[in-house]
Amino acid sequence: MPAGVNSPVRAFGAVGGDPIYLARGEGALLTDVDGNTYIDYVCSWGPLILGHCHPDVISAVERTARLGTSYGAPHEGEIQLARTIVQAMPWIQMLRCVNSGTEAGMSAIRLARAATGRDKILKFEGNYHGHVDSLLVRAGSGLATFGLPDSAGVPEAMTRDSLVAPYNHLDAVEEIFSQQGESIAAVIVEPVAGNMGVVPPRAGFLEGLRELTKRHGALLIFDEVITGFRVSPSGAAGLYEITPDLVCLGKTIGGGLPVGAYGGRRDLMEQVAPLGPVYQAGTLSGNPLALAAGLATLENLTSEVYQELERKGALLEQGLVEAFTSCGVKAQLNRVGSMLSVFYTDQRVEDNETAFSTDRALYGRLFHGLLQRGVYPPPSALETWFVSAAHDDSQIEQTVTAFKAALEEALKN
Ligand code: KE4
Repeated sequence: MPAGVNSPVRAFGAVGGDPIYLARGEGALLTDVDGNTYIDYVCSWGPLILGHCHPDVISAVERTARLGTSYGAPHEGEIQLARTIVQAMPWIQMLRCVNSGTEAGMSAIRLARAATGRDKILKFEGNYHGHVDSLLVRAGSGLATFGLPDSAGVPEAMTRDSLVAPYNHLDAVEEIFSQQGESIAAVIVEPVAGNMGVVPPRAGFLEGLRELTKRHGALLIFDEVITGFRVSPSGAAGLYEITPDLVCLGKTIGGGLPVGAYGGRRDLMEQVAPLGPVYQAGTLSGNPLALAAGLATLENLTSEVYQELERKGALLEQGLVEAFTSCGVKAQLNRVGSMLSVFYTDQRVEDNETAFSTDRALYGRLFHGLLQRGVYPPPSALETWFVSAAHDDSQIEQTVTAFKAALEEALKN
């Protein structure tokens, strides 16, 4: 396997050293193949909002597997998950399940192009929507981590219609729309950016995108693969009260198994095959086990759990801010609910440029200091720390203690 991993960011390339091979997860804890345990803040990059091996998720998967692992035909689990999603997000009037966030994003932009008859897609620098060719332009996540503005193997023809604007800069979007608004099929945005670290939308940014796209006949696609069911029971669209035309989902709706979904306005989704001319398919789309894990997860996301996620996110934020302040480190912590990032920069981090100014070398040293102290944060300064419902207060306090010690050590080296 290239670099011994099945996804680049896992290779520790941004922080140095060899990746750790894990043996099991339990609640907020991970155990590696050498028996070392860690408090987990990757949480599988977001899906494990309940923590590892939640009993309801495991029993749902076990129960479903005994009936069959895959049919390649409709089954009730698809109706149950779809119904749960559309009830939580009424702007999703119809949806299609796929197997990853990448498939959700690529399908949503194909649909947007078909529905509008236009070719151009506007994305934001530092936003990552999966590894589909046309969106691998100045993306976030692994591409930002490795500083690869574009991927090799993507022909120029595939990105000719991809426009890029700086995140949170509405003026830049207005400028692009004034010049070529009538040829833009859609704007796709992470309504809370998570792939350059956490960068919340500036006041008016999302509202501005909604107004601009409406005015120019373009669609607004919210990529809620991270934020869907994470930042609120109705995602970022509900939290910020914006109605997108299409939404991409993933991660949490699969509870740790491979699921993505895209959906939105019925008049758009009815153009998806076999109802309409937009082809999209998948052998394992709507897989019974994956949907059972997703449904069990969503059913556990009660209002009390969301209150706890907010409380625990705030507890961790308070501890980390006190820690880096007491170390005299100029840093900024951005948080929305149970997703947060610390940026090691003296600038306010509100866009890709300021996010990328974070001291990645310092983070690399801090990362290994945390591992040695039993904390497993994302192996990149430009990713999100996730708190799960399984993290308890003592684990958060342990994390803060480890963070302070690791930061003091990292500052010395
Ligand atoms: P997947 O194809 O990896 O399931 O989803 C792609 C995707 C789409 N949209 C957003 C907002 C995403 O964050 C992602 C994937 N996120 C990265 C981590 N930030 C996945 C980790 C990885 O690539 O290994």
